[in-house]
Amino acid sequence: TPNAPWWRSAVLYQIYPRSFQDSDGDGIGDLNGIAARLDYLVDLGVDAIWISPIFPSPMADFGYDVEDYCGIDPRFGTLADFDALLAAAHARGLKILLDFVPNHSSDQHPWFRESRASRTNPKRDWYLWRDAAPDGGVPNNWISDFGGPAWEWDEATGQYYYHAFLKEQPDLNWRNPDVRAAMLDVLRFWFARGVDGFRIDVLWHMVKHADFPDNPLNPAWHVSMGEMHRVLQRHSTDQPEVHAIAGDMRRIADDYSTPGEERVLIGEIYLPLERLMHYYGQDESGVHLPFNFQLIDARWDARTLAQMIADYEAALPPGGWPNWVLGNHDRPRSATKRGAEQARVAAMLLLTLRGTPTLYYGDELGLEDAVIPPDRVQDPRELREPGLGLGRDPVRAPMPWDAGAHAGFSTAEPWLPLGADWRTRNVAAERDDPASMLSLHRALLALRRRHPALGVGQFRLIEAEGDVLAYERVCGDDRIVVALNLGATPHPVILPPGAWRLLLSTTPDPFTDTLAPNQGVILQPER
Ligand code: TEU
Repeated sequence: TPNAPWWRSAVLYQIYPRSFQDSDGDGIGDLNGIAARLDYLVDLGVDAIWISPIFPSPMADFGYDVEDYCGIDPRFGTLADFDALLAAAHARGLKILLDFVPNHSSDQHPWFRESRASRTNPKRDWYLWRDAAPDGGVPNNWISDFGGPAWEWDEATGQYYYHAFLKEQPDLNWRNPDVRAAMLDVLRFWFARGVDGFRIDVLWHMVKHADFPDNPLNPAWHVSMGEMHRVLQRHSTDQPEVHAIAGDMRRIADDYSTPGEERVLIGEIYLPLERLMHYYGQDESGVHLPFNFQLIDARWDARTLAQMIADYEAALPPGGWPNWVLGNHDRPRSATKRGAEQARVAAMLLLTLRGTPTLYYGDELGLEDAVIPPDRVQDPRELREPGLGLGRDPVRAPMPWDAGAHAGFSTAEPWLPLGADWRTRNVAAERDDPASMLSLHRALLALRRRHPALGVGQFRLIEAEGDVLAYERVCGDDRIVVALNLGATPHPVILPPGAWRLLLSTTPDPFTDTLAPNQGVILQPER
């Protein structure tokens, strides 16, 4: 498919901007820091970066509480810095995606300040205001994702407002056409500046049931799951009207697209498969890539993974392109969840499946979740419901670049502590070590680039038994076989007929017809 848009064969790389590279010595990463590391990303071999929110924000949720959708937070830099970053990225053939947070703004956004000023303010209806229940309590039983009721009482105007996340993140009313128009203009603003696309935060949350009925209780709830899971989100998320909004966004992205410079929309959606697929939209009218997070939680055995892949492929709508994710700034890191050896196998899986993969910064080094001492905790989710393991700081630790002061991340004490092993696990140390996780990633990405079978080829399962998952990727006469040992004991694998040549292995072991413990291999036909 020579005319396929760039993002189909691309590898995306997520940057958490506070934690990637500090350039001005305040212990917080910034845009000039990212600019200084672009050559690293080119050398790694990714095609596009998605930067978590960089807009002016009180940082109650570290940028997912936006105060001005068309500016840059001074901690990250200026609009001029952003333009320079975009130009520098484009000059290297790297695309840049921003993080659009349309479901809610900061409570410090001028729109919300106006909205809460009085019941008759023209912006009152831009947010979701409701009267108290007859007993004076909250309007319904909806719960915030960070725990506690999703309603905050406003003394001055005598009503509650709805917030799916922190009370500092009031939900916008997307049923109001003025909200819609203003927010869609935000997309135009950034597209006109040259941004290549957006990751859309909590897309499935954007519209709520118009009547705000109580949500059903979650029959499977246990206190260890956190308060947020006590009720199901039946009426507070995934309403049919959200698809018209995604469609509006898609039309704008299409308007700004030209061949080779297609603008891409990725939706953040945590929903069961069948619901997720609706976000591709009728006849490809929705987002290009509704994030597929299944690999993060999957049970790590071959049959489960094979079934998951088959179900996902089968559920894709016509024209729908798959995508895969192993980690992000909200979820445990792959190396912690799967262990160091299996994280290498998981990386090989992520980067050889059919579809667009998204890498999370630092996973290419094999970073594990950092240990955050109680007095350094930053994440509001951890601060609200401590001890449940819901805190996200451990996956947001600074990128370790070298063994120098503060790992080369900053000249000052970083906003979050570095992972414990940063003196040995860092970019400088791994770059020259052919056995490192970084070298594995560079090799995987180079293979993906070289082999259309890996970039855009068909997927065919070969074997899924116990710990062995093997599959073939084919594009024309380009053929690749991937065989993964998901466990720590040796396993024979039955390859398709013919002679096969080893292109890459996750371990130093040779390969003939038996996979060594934790060995994943990529093979091509001998010619
Ligand atoms: O996350 C949305 C979200 O729902 C996640 O918190 C999700 O519930 C959880 O990770 C699943 O285990 C997005 C952003 O990624 C997150 O950082 C923000 O805090 C949140 O939206 C609010 O904007």
